[in-house]
Amino acid sequence: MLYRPVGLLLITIALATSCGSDGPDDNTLPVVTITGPAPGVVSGTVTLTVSATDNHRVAFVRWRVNSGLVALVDSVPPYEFDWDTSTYAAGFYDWEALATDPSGNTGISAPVEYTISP
Ligand SMILES: [Ca+2]
Repeated sequence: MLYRPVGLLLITIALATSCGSDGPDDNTLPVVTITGPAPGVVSGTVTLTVSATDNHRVAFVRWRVNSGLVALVDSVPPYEFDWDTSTYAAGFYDWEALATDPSGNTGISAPVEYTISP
């Protein structure tokens, strides 16, 4: 499994929570969709791409696979994640992207399933 440094996570959360002036009245979740690659068999390093929008702005995007958080990307678009499939066993992997706005609302994408062949 690949984990990004914890420091990045803490820095990003600090940045997100320090933006209180963005308004506590924002209850609208970001809308997030995994845009690529297409579902199916993958190998090597795969770049997962995402479209994330919000009525105000997206603070950061996180990635998780099979319900386990694996990466938190900072606030700079395009929020891509390079997935090194060589470090994962053969099987099925459901990826989701989670986009969070400055008020802490989190939108979750529909899962996209990829297969790593034996
Ligand atoms: Ca929002």
